[in-house]
Amino acid sequence: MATAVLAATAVAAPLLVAAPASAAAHQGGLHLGFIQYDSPGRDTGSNSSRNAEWVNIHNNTRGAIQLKGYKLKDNTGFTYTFGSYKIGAGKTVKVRTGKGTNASGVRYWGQGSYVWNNTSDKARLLKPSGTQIDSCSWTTRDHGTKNCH
Ligand SMILES: [Ca+2]
Repeated sequence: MATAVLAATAVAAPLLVAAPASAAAHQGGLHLGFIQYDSPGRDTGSNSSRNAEWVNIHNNTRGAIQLKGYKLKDNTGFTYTFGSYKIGAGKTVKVRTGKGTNASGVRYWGQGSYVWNNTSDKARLLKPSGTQIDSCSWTTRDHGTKNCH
């Protein structure tokens, strides 16, 4: 990280007005990224609307990680448990709330309702052992999207 920050400072000093804060706050390891906790538009309850609610998980390590057994939890007990899925180094996987066909970079929770509360909630990322490796909370002040980096 230090190398990247120094390089950015040397190369793009004029662009750094907003960069230092995000660089400083950026987490290493496997962590929660952007969360779209409030689906854009009205909450119609449709599958497409539920799928417009999602959480990104980012692998900021130098190696691939097998996510089988890793868990994503909200504040009220909803739990998504990953099946076999290998996230590459530097890659992101998006977990959408509704039903769909899993593909590279996207997993479907398969819920028939919304998971992430629009007013306030907290996402947690846990290892198969139950050890929490990241958490991120929000309120209405975040306007629908939270950057948990
Ligand atoms: Ca929501």
